[in-house]
Amino acid sequence: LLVHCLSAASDRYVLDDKVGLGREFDGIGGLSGGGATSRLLVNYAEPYRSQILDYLFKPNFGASLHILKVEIGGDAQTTDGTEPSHMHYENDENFFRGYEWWLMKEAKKRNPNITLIGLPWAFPGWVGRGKNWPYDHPDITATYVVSWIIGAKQYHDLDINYVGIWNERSFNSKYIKSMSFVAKVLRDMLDKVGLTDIGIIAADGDWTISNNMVVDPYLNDAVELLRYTLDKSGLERVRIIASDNLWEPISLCMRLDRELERVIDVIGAHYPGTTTVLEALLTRKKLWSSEDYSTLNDDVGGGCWARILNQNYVNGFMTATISWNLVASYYEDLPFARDGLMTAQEPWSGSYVVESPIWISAHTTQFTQPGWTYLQTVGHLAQGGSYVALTDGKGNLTVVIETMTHDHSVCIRPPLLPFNVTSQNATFQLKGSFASITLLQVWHSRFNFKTQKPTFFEKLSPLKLSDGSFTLSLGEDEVFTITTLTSGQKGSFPDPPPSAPFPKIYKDDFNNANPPFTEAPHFADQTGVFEYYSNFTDPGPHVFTLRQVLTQRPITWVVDADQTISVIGDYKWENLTVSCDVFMETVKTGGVFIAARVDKGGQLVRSAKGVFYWVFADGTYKVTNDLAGQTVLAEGLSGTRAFGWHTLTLTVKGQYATGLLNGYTLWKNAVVLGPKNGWAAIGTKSFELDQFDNFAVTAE
Ligand code: 147
Ligand code: CA
Repeated sequence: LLVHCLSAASDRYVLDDKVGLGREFDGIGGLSGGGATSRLLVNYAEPYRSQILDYLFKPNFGASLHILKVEIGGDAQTTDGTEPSHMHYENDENFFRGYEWWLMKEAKKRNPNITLIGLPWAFPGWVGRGKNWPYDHPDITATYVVSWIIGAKQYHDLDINYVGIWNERSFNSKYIKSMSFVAKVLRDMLDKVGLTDIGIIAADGDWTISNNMVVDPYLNDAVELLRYTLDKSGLERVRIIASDNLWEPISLCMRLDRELERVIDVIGAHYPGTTTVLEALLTRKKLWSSEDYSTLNDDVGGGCWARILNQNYVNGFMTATISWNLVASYYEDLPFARDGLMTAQEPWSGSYVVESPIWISAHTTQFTQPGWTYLQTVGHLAQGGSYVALTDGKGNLTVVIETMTHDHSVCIRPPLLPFNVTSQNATFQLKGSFASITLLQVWHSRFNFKTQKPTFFEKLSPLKLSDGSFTLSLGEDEVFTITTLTSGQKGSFPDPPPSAPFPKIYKDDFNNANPPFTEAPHFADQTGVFEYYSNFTDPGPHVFTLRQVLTQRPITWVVDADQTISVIGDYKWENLTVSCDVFMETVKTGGVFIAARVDKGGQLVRSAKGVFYWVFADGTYKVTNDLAGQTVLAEGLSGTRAFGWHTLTLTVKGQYATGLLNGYTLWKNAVVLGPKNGWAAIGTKSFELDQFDNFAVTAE
């Protein structure tokens, strides 16, 4: 009897819009970049590529995201690779590089209302005028960032809703002052051309311009006006102070500086651990988790996502949460493997995996939209877990409930303090506009960590209400959506092809007169930028090549290598032959390499080891065990020169490596003690122009 009584006991919660409403909801999103996290996605064949995009963006289908944030490519390494800038050089503008434009368009095709955000992590070297720093000439930096917004509209008809200036890593006072300066400069520039609705977000490092309005015809004119104004604007006048910590001191600075407060509409924090601070709340600005998650997308990752999507609002009043990253489409052996809402890292096989964070997203995204409002009656459940409730103000109600336990919802950061969740009954009493609701749809996920047989995003029978209340029996590690909306759908496609390793025999002649992307399939640039190139005057066999195009070290976000390098293939490769035609464009000092067993990429690229076969324009060659070129395994004369094609062939087998030049052995049996395995690669001695053609790998 006692057991019966206990199990029948139910904690009560009121859902009422008449006691006042909470904050306006701004959306759930994903972040492509920061960096190169979507690199492999673009190389998927149809129909798989479209299927992946549907799981991410299609309304009422999968994650049905409200926000897409992208990196504004800055030519430098930004976690899992480099993304190309729209301005490699000062007098250069090209809005067709990389894949973020394409991704934004694909997102927009599926959800015309999606909110777009751009944010740079790095900048081309010229922006720093020789310094590894973008704010000695903030006018240049501001114009550079604004030109990206203009290009988005002009060339892709994309209205960027929010654009940032620099993804912040560590604050220092000089940095903050210049960031604030640029924020103010941007504010003035935008005001001048009538874009007063565009606000600026300061996000734990992100200073972002925002425009929540969809302004098609308006922006069309404004873009030209903005361009005109930017070109003639002097930008050297604003001074501010800001923060060096998550929410602080930026929030305090805004409180103390009306001008700073005026230019900032949203305070964004990264990895806020669901909480905020008093000063941030006192600004009465929107609070966002503008980068969050970064957790392996297994079911614990799904649990992390479920917990923070609710609790970022419940604990921290954050009205948007953005996942780093959108989709894990980078080689798995790069840093932060599989930290996306789903995994699509095998374009060569077509295999992809719809992971639990997709369906956890759906619990919120499919049943509320930006512009809905949180109720004030949200909070924690008595026996652990949380609930949020939102309304469209027209009688619709969506309640999302999560009961994630501590160990099944740990995110990468910050550390998660202990808490308890046990099964419980919860009775929700509907009041105010919701008192007369008689039918509610139910969507359910159960992680089932014990049986390892989770069920995600299942539609259960609707709840029939007689007295304006309903009771749920909540187990541990469950997510419920209870909603008046009848529109949800668990989208599906036939299973994609099975997973398969990168093909052991792979060739690319780069003979593509009209490539859909500037990057050749599967090459993942880790320092430098490698693009398709046409030698239209070349009468010979090398009209279409791949070219490293950076001539200057970028303003870096991490410590890029001093050499450029693009990796490709299977990290497990041990014994293989790599060959490639190479063409140096710098007399005397030029140099290029091909490599095997390259063991590091991402922010670790500088310390990459492997077997690197270099030839130089001074007529010499080298074999080194590292990208930096410090451990020399062999060296000598090669007769190689700039402005002529040479064919390099590198064979690595067990502990020995051999190199051919133009088909003849140049060196042999260099002893390779490590690494045992890694990617194949091509690259250059410095930030210099060099071309590559007829790349080929044969792996055992
Ligand atoms: C973020 C970056 O912004 C992303 O590009 C990506 O590198 C991501 C990977 O987890 O990390 O930067 C942060 C790195 C560390 C912290 C916060 C943000 N941190 O330790 O709090
Ligand atoms: Ca070619």
